Amino acid sequence: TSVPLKRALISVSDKEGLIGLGQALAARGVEILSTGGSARALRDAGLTVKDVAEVTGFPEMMDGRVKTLHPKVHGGLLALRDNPDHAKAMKEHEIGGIDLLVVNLYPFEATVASGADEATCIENIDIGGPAMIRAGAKNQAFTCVVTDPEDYDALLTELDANDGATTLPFRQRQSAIAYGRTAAYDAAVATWMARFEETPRRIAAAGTLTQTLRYGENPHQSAAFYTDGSARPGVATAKQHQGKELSYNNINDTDAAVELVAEFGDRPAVAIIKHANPCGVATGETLAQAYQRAFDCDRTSAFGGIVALNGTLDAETAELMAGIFTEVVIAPDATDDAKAIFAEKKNLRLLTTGTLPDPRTAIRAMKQVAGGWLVQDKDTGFISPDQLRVVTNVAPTDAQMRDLMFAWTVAKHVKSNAIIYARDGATVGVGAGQMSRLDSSRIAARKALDVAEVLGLGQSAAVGSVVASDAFFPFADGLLAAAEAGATAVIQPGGSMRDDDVIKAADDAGLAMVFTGMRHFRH
Ligand code: 93A
Repeated sequence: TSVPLKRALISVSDKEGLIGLGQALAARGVEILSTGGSARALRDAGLTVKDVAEVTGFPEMMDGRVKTLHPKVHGGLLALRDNPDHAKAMKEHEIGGIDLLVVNLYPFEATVASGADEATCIENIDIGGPAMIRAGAKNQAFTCVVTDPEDYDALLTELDANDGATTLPFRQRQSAIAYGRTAAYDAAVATWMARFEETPRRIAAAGTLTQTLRYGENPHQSAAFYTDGSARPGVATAKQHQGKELSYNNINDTDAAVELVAEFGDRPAVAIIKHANPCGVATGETLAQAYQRAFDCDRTSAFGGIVALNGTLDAETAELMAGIFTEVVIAPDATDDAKAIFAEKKNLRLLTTGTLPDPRTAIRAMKQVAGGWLVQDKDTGFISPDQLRVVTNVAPTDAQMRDLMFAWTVAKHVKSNAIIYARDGATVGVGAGQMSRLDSSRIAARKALDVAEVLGLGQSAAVGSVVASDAFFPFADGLLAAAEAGATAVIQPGGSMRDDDVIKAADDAGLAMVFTGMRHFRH
């Protein structure tokens, strides 16, 4: 099952490592066939290369759309050389076997991510490359396929270890990688092609294995991180500056953190995430101030948290953060001074994203259930202040309105049932993930008391706050709990059978209440 490597076809868009590979193959006496740009690069490096056009007898044509789509190529990739019929066909049509195929594809994903126009995106859909990859990978009995420059070293190691041949287990592994690549590639094309569809009815999903994780949610679960090629700014594309590798839970929490702070635009904002929920979110005049206020919302939970900023991490903010143990800090950028401060904290991971994701950009969200996937649009729902309906006798003041909008935005990122108390653009109590809304209300109120105690306020931090509920109050009790805690204004979707009771309770308590008409469940 070992196949000596005599003839290779190289056709690569990403020319990284190409010359080194070409030299190593030439040194082993391998005949190299290649396409236009790849052949040119190899020749420029002094290597002897045969053009695929010479093999097929056809020039590359139609802007390169047709260059390798020919029986002389595909026959060489697909022939079962120990099959007499196949061997006869090879002889009759002068088809030489291809033992190694090195292909990486037109950069479709990167072209889409760059915002290129439609014609450019379409021209970057590779046809011949995937056709060859699939052919060679099917014929793993004879053909070895390499689709990633990262595997060039492994290939050379394989050849060294096997006297210039590839073994079946190696080819099998490479075939799996190859089909994974074409699946992810076609999924990216299909997703892009379906960009005009309003509902996520037809989806194709496959990702590129980006990182094998040490473990999953728990140490006994194996796990990996796949990226979808969309290049959305965030945890999948961020640059890590220091610290050990992110874990499964870190990646999940970091994602939640970035997506939340991205909602606040240019206003300095900080979110601290624990177990996928924010334990403190705040805006401020500066990031340092926002961080301090987010931290003050729940100093206990912030320990070991994940922090996202929506602006460049500066020294002042880094200094504040250095005071407690934080797992991950993610920001669009960081100053050299801030980096220097973090350099002392070996366990802290610093990530930069360059820019923030656009919270209005529609993307697909998938959740696995046993036996299938649930697919939906990500919650990009947005309500502007003029869409709110005031349902109480008193209307919110301008200051309350700003806090209501802030609290509502945070509520969208808190697991249901979500109750959020906020004051002056900062959360002062978060109740998350409870089975009853009343329990979430109680927890949030309890948190506001803790804040008062830590900061020595003398009264609950919820006094004079506003409260947001991610879905309607089914009964007046949750709302009464909020009034009792000291909230003065309420934002919620409305739509309960008992809205009248709830509105009456708000009026009796002298609260201002607005309905959004939109809910933000998050599970
Ligand atoms: O336009 S194609 O889909 N038609 C083809 O027949 C074909 N064969 C290889 N693109 C094709 N390729 C791709 O060209 C490869 O997948 C690779 O990405 C690229 C290498 O071209 P060059 O060697 O000219 O740089």
